[in-house]
Amino acid sequence: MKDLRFALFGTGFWANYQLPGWLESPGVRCTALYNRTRSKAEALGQLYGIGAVYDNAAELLEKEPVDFADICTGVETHAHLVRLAASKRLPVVCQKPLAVSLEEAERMLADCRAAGVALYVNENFRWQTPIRAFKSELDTGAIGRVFRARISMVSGFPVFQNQPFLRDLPQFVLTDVGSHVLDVARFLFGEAASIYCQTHRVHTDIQGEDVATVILHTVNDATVLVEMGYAENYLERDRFPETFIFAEGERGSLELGPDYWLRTTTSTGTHLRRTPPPRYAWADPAYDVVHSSIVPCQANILSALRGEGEAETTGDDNLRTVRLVFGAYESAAAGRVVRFQ
Ligand code: 89V
Repeated sequence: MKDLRFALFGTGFWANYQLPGWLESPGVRCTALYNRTRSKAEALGQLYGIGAVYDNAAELLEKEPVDFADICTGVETHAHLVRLAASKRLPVVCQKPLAVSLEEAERMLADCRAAGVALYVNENFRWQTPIRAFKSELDTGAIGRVFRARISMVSGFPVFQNQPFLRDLPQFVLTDVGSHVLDVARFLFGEAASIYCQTHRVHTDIQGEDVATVILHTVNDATVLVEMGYAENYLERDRFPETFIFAEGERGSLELGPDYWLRTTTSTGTHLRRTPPPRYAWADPAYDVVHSSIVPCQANILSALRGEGEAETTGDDNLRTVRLVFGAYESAAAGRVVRFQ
């Protein structure tokens, strides 16, 4: 099997995990780095022995023979970099959130399609060990058809310390956390027929909203409440970055609670098991369950890049999540339910 070579665009906080995440899979190598501040790319390059470092993305693509591009920059640069890679006929993997608007995401997909290149999204939350276990348990049918569920990622984690740029986003928590948890909602409970959302800004020193509550009505006739927030309100059960999930079905209930405990309750009683994520030396222990989920997400994309089946998190699939994110903003602004066709 020939190694796949890729260029990583963006060497900020997340690149420290995205890069070693790829290297957990056999047959893939990062051979070039781009960052608009060259010294940051050089620092990461030194750590991983990557000498080809650029502060000009077009020049990198001109000079470096790579098999795909991995884009890990700020959301405002995604469209430009995706198009640049597509113009070189390179498959692209892009970090979430895919785009600054639904229209921009649609144009990016159309441009990749026109260029004949595949677009994938590094949407890792659905690949978390406990969330995969939750899905497998749902799929056994033990709790029957789900009619109501709650997904919650609410914490007081000081997220701006590691990712200060998040303070300046005019649209924050729905794009940053909502992109993940609304994707998890689709993954577990199916597509949404409608959405309703309310938001708050609790921090006084940020541009966007830091608290959002979403109600989805799914095409399977389930009501899904999705809560997210970074209000730094010192919750007793603050276990960032764990996502808690509770689903009520016609024959039982399923709960993913703190410390990765999964509880299935049916007429026969409660079955309890722990579903902890694997631990990687390069992962930040404060982000364990999230960082470890980068590995299976990328492995799934790699299989698709090698022509061994379709990836889960394609651009087309992620567009449905992007539609939920911006549908939520539309709902919050208008104070009404937004229905999808
Ligand atoms: O995955 C992310 O985008 C991070 C997190 C949600 C963990 O804070 O920003």
